[in-house]
Amino acid sequence: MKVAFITGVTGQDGAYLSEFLLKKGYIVHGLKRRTSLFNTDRIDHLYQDPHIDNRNFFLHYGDMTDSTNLIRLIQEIQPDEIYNLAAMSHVAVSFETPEYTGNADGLGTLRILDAVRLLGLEQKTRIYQASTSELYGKVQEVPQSETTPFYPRSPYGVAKMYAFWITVNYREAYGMYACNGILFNHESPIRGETFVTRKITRATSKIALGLQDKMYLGNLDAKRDWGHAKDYVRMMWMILQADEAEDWVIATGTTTPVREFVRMSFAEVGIVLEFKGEGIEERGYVKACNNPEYQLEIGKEVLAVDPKYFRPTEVDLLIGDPTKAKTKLGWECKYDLQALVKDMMQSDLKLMQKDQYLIDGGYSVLNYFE
Ligand code: NDP
Ligand code: GDR
Repeated sequence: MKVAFITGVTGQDGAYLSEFLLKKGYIVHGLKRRTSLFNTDRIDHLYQDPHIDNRNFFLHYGDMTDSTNLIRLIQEIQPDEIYNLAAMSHVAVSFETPEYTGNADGLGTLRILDAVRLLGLEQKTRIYQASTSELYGKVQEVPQSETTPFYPRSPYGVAKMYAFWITVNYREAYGMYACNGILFNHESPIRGETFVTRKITRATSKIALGLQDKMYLGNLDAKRDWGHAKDYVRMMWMILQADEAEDWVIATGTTTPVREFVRMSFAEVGIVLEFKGEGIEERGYVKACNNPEYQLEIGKEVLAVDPKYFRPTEVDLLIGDPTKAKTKLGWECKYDLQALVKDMMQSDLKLMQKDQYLIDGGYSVLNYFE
């Protein structure tokens, strides 16, 4: 049985990847931070009672900023594969916490690579580094491929650029099997609530159910190449099964503005939106409500722009060219954007209906602030 070590196991990708590897018969070890409240919602269904025999899923406390912890864990686990997914992954927040982001996302990657080297596991342990389309930043070329130059536009992007190159350097210097997956945005029903897609599908569901009046977003013109996280974690595994260690772009090859994602989310529940105004004056209004379950007034304002969500420097356009992954590894996306929006909206509507029962019963209050 192969043994995998996943940092960031409590995150969106960590949860899907754990599920995927366990189905493949792996023993999975995950790195989890100590938190004052449980934060294992995404992996609770995989949790196993520590008192039973034959477990195949283990959680360990640790942090990407703690070298001795990482060295000890890798020594104990002796992994065949490490998936380094842990990161302060929110681009806007990285402007607020640039030093910590550099430490966790940049130096954290070095700590993993160097632990493997120090422990003499260079020939045994394969390493996947969660690189990102944020490396491309300011548009140099479209679509973006493995050969497009990098120009990161945030402390997050810059930290990930260090992580990218230190991974390449350890591969070249020490012959390690270490790869970068340059993944474009990927989303799902378990996406963090403050990333734009999930913020939109949650807010759309609340608005449809009458639990919220309107949503506030930042830059509606930004264009992203959005795929489904389930398709992308499969690719992380495929990358580590290839004969040679290389770097790979994973993307759908289509791009969509944030505004269109909003329109598609409302359309999913039978609500037609129209947008009026420009820049910070832009607003979204209900043009038609074709679903009798929802009583939305025609002309109701459901979307406004709040400049507080603008970033000091923005990445305007991302569109990836996944030709290499498709031709050399045979990767295909099963979900297109429409299927992704549907999956997220169905899940969030259910969640919000549950909230509605709790609120109606006096057991809960809603938190509108995201
Ligand atoms: P999430 O934000 O959902 O998960 C991040 C994970 O990292 C969480 O488990 C988090 O723990 C953990 N983490 C954060 N800081 C530390 C730390 N200092 N020590 C240990 N663990 C830490 O991200 P995703 O699952 O979406 O992304 C996975 C990786 O892929 C990240 O590295 C991200 O930057 C990268 N990426 C993501 C893309 C996407 O579109 N999703 C695209 C390209 C790259 P906790 O739960 O305690 O917060
Ligand atoms: P991104 O994702 O920055 O691409 O990073 P995010 O969903 O945060 O933003 C996408 C685009 O939407 C615009 N936007 C808003 N974003 C947020 N979060 N909230 C808003 O209200 C809002 N309004 C407009 C943003 O300005 C941006 O242009 C994600 C993360 O998962 C990274 O870890 C990963 O590396 C990249 O994707 C690829």
